[in-house]
Amino acid sequence: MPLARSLSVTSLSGLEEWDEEFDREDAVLFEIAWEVANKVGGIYTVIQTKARLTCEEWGENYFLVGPYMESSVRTQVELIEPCNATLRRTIDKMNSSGCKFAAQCDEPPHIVAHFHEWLAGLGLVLCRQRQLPVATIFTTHATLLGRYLCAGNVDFYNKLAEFNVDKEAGDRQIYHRYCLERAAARCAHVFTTVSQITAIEAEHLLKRKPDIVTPNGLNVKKFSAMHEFQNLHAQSKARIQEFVRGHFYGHLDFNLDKTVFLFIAGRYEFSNKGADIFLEALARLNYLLRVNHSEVTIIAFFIMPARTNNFNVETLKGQAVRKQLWDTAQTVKERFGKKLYESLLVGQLPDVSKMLDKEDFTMMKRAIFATQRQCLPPICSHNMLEDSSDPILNCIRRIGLFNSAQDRVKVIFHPEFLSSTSPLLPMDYEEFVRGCHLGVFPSYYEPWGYTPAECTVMGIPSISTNLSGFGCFMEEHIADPSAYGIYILDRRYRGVDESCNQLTSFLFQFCQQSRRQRIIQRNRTERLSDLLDWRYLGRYYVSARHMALAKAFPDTFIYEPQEPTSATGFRYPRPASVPPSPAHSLHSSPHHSEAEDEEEPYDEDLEAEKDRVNIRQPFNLPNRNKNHTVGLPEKN
Ligand code: G6P
Ligand code: 1S3
Repeated sequence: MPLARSLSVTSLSGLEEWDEEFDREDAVLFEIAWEVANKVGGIYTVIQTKARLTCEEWGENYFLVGPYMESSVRTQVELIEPCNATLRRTIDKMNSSGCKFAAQCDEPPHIVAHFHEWLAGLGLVLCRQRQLPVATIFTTHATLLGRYLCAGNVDFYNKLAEFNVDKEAGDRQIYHRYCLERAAARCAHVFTTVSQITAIEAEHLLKRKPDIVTPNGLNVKKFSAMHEFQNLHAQSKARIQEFVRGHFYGHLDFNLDKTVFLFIAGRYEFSNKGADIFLEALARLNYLLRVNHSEVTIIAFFIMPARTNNFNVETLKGQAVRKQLWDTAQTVKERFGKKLYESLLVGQLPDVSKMLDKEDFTMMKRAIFATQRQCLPPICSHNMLEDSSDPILNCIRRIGLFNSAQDRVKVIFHPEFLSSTSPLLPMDYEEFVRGCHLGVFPSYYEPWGYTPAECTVMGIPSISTNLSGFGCFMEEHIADPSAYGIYILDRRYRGVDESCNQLTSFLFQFCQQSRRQRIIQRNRTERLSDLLDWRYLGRYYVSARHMALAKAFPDTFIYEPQEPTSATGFRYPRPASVPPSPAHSLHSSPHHSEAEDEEEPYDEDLEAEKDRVNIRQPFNLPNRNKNHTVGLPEKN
């Protein structure tokens, strides 16, 4: 399906003047969403990560409105008295008269109300119906009907223009919610969505073309030295390896140093998020690695919450066995050390044959005995409530990836979001991502896709698709995305089987990389993080607000958008440190020695500098250690 190009990062000229002239003392911004301080999915991340930047801009005049959830209020909200007099009067009034809203001052400020997703959309519709003097913005992060249609196995993108939307919504019993969404989109002064691909979807399904695309950003953590995030990778990987030692106890017949960790994470929508083709590609990869006698082992984690009744016994036992082995080793080590010390105290070299006694051996034998296991390492870490109908488990049953010794690809399904307090894998999501080698997100329906974006800012390569907002955005702004560890799967112009083959080949190529190549690639990936920083992407939100104020209060505000020119468009060039032919950048055989790679002289900072110089000069990319914005004058 041909898609129009989205606005480029540098196309929003004129914002500086607007910034200077706009009097925020005389304006108030509300953002309203079901996911304010209420983690359900990606909208929570949008609001939470953007809050800092929006606060810098609006200060005390910025308000987030969300549902009152007791548990979230306790953990995420600091209760304070409103310092804004207008707001205080309004709240008092609301409290005394049962939530009735009235602006109570002589010179009311200009109000911008930004509503996210259909759940908050009712507020927007009522604002408009009651003709309140409010500039309204509606952002959809996915259309309801689009999500349902895609999950239902239809040829969505090719049929977009043909759907009888009312009938489809009715058939899926979402008609009322759908109407609410469509009304909000229709009534808003400014309608926005998170990507160009969702803009086209909205045009067909909600019958309004978005006025502007507001891509999602992140808060990018700046490291003073390049190797810092690489060290974090090594530390987090060591923790994942510890978990794996326990999970595969009794079957640790593979080399953990040659084990590559892949993962998929997100809302459990089996085919929308591409878990279906990921599993199929893993089965094909397993075959390829086996016939090529590869020494590499793959462990693929599926982090997708499903209904469970807690961890299963076998998984917990694995970690207990590992802990017992560790404790035994520590005890023997201490006894050994004591004997050694005593021998040295009396001026004698120890008799090595007597350093371990019978008791030590008994202890060790007992610990080894505990590692005997009759079953294969579990696929799923939890007891699933719908085990027999679960799509991931059923697919695994069909393709036969059961974690057997012959399998080069092992699978672990963790049907719960990660937490640092878990007794099983005590890591939060960020730590886990940092410790993995590759995030795999082959989504079919993905308006934006925060998961690959999060990987990018942490310097972890990822696979996304040209049906995801993120994939399209990166394709547009990077000359050679895969050189930066951004693999974009073609799910738009290829059939499922062909896409699956392409995914298999991405994975196979990735497994063939040496450690050195992975390190270089991570450095490049991390260098893209500026592109995803709210400091740049926040400008689309500024523009949307500007546009809404001009539409709602035309006597006071004027919005004059300037057309983007090709000169202002920004693209990351191919990294200078990539040799022209892939044959030079990848080993021709998967059986090379990683030890050799480690020994090759490699100046990481020099390689990074080469790329940086190449990127900076022609395109004037900001120096990432300073806070300035693409295409805007530097702020000191
Ligand atoms: C980081 C660390 C290195 C480590 C490497 C492992 O770069 O700084 O000390 O060797 O990670 O990389 P790998 O891709 O094998 O996990
Ligand atoms: C939606 O959440 P989802 O995972 O249901 O909103 C996210 C934030 O805009 C977006 O990243 C994602 O693609 C959408 O699907």
